[in-house]
Amino acid sequence: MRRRQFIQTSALFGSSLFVPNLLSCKMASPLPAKTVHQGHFPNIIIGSGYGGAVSALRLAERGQRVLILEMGQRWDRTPEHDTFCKMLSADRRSSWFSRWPNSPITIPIPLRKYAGVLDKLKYENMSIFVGRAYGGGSIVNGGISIPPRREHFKEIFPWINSNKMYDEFFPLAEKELKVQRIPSDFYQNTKYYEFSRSAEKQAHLAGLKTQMFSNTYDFDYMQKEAKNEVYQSALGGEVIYGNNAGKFSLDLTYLKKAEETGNLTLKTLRKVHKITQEITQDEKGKFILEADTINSDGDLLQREIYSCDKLFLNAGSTGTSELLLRAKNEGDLPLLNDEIGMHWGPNGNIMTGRNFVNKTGVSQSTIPVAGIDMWSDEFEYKIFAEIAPLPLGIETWTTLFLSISDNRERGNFYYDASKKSVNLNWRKEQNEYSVKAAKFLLKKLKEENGGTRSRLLFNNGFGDDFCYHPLGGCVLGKATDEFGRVKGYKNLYVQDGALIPGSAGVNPFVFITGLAERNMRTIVKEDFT
Ligand code: FAE
Repeated sequence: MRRRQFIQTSALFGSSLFVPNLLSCKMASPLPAKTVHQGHFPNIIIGSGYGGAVSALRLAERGQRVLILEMGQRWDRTPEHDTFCKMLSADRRSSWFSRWPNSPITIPIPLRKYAGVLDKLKYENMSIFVGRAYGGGSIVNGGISIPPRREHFKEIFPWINSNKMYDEFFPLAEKELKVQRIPSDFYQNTKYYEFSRSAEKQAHLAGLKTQMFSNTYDFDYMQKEAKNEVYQSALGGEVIYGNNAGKFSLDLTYLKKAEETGNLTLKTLRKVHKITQEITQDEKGKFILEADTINSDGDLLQREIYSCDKLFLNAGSTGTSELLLRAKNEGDLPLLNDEIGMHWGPNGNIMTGRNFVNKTGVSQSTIPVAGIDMWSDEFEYKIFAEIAPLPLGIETWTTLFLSISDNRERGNFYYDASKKSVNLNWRKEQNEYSVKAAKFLLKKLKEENGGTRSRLLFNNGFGDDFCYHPLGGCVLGKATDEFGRVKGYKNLYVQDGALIPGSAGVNPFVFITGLAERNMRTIVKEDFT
């Protein structure tokens, strides 16, 4: 196996400078793409979401030179506020090489394929939405910022000192992410949160608890939006395809700070598809990466070869799992263990809605700030239902919930040798708990409020075949050591959502960020002497 690896490595660095065009996002072109050697870097990070951003900042501020390879584009906001498109007038910037806007509630606008911000990965029984951009999911997400419940965290990682997590690393993550709470008087009085107050009212009548939560949206800015003093982003129908103002995404927080050190180099529109390791006597060989460089229309420009001493894989649960499974099964990193690809879950995601109880408002903020909390042993099913907006610009009398249930089912990614592709093993029945939990929530609300299930939305009212929160595939303490060092290889690290086994119990990015902060503290101290 080592000999085979050596031959592969030599081929990458050898004189054969032409390879076929195999870029997945475009049909194979008849012309071969040129292969260009980009040289050696001490540290390479693949992916610039939460795991990648924390890794970049903590390495760069330590004086380490870092290269980020990111497959999406960089989207610097313009003073004209026209970087991103709005939800209702989606254009090609909305979606990653798709003919239609990628959204759970699709507005059928035909698109020209383009390197837009939201991708939808279609596996057999589950579609996964992910951000494709410098800043990863932070560019498209709703900014909901909640640390995991302590009991849930302790159940998942009983061997981590939870006091340190809750006293130090989650607060640090929240500070760096600029997490904040909506002022109560604004929430209670503005027309833009009528949809949320209406759902809370229904919950309280049904004897259910609601919870306000924090967000990475700038609520001072939002209050100015409400007074029409500034450009309207959250109050102007922007989210999921990017916010032209107001939201503190990673490119404005962690990544900005990392760039300010002068130690960060960024290369976007680079999709890494192969990782190998050079053979040395001491098993400390360089990692060698092969990446496809495309333009924003998806044309393959060239294939690039990079090498590095230390490699940080932060391509998200799906991306990291895929890269590692490929490397293991194609003989490039054969010493990876059998935990790679395992313990995957959609965070119990389920979407549902209710109609005809209260008005929910013509003008809705796109930023959720409250939820119904039924995550307790007193209920037959544990579910946390984020009250989501439906900002269609008309009165819909519809309350939408993006819920997280305590679904304990786990799937796994696997390598299909016949197709040379990575697939997700997740059966439809594995969503049963989530659907039952959503039904339970709707029943409770209906008993005291009347109304109907939103049968026209999703599959008869339950969106159980897609998720926003993919988690797992390279779980901390199983596929990696207790700080994210991948077992089997020195100097190979994972710090993203792949580390968390299938469920965060709440929206996951504070969990991912806090955990990466904890792990990087040790890695920077111990592995960079
Ligand atoms: P992620 O942010 O996905 O970053 C991975 C990066 O790697 C991406 O930029 C990829 O383009 C890049 N990449 C992947 N493969 C490659 C490759 N082969 N080569 C180069 N680059 C690659 O990973 N969570 C919350 O906590 N609150 C919310 O309100 C919330 N709302 C959401 C709304 C939407 C529409 C979506 C899609 C997600 C939402 N999430 C939310 C989930 C959250 O964004 C997600 O858990 C994190 O972004 C995951 O962070 P990672 O670092 O794991």
